[in-house]
Amino acid sequence: MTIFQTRFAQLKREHQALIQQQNSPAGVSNGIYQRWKYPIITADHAPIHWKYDLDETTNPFLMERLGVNATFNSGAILWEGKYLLVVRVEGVDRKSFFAIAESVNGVDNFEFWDYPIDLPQTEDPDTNVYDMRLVKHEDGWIYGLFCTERKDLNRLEDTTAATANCGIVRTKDLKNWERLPDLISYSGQQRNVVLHEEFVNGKYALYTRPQDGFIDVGKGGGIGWGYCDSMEYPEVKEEIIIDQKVYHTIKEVKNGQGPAPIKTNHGWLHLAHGVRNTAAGLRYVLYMFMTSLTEPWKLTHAPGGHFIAPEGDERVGDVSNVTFANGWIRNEDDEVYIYYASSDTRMHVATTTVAQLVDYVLNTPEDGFTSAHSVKTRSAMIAKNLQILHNL
Ligand code: M1P
Repeated sequence: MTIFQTRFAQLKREHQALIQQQNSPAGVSNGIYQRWKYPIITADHAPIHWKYDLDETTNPFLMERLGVNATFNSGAILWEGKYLLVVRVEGVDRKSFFAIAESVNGVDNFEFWDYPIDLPQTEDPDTNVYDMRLVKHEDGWIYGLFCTERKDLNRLEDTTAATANCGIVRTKDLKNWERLPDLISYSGQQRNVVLHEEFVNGKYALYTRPQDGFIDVGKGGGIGWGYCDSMEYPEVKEEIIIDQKVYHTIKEVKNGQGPAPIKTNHGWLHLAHGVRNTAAGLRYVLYMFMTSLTEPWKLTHAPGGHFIAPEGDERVGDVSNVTFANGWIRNEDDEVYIYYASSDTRMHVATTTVAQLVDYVLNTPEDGFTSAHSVKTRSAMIAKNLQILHNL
């Protein structure tokens, strides 16, 4: 056997074993959701034919020619009975692109389609694209809203200066994608823009995240809300902040809408990320809130603290101490599959139900903003519990 043949057999064996690995629940759940033992998509899930030139004459050592660095921040949709993720795949060249991976049960055996998405460009090409939110809108299209990053042409001397905006594509079959113009808004930069699945007041409604800088939100920030008359000429003239960043909370530095909210009898369930600063750098956690069914821009319930925070191996990666989610799937049994990434490196799943999430959002105490308030809330529960325990 040649080096090429030996290595090809090894690579195929290892890749197959990874794709076919069964997942299982990780320990006892917290009653809110169940984490799963293995990450569901890692850089190693990328097909061999994406990374290696498989022609022995041009690649006798079977070297990796186009490495994949990470697979994270995925949009999600239930499609023809399968759980599909639009994964942010990052090559070793730091460029991200979108690729669809599918699974029959939503918790393991995710396999990428043969080709990444060939994202159409506008007249102003994207330098980097990431974090697509997929939404099946009531107008009949599936929209993908994502961040498009380009060099900040007003600061050419600074090679790190960039601008972030919301790029938009739509499709009917997840194979043919139509590029629409980038979102026009008047807040400097935009990231984490998400389309609401229904028309509101006869218009398209968007969750936004106005920011002054590329990384810092500056004077901007908070989860915004605005309307668009058309997705073919998308323009948000005005944004109101519906969920602010707040001092000494898990969203003190910034926050952003996750996937599009899920409609329930009690209101719209939202998943978002909140960021705070620490001596070790920024810490990204997930949190939830609920908005009114009839007025989705009005917050009705805001459980205090984080919902999912990086744990164990999740804490380490390219950008450590980060959990981020831009996709979840509610299936026909009202189960919810929360797809979250850890440390900008790999994808995980946590499973729950609409009933559990509604209970969590409705009955978790709000943040009281002081230590004394936190003790009061906890002590009230302890007192009630001690009564119960005494009566056992
Ligand atoms: O590195 C953490 C995250 O940082 C950005 O999110 P935000 O704009 O809210 O700070 C995004 O680049 C996101 O992709 C990344 O996971």
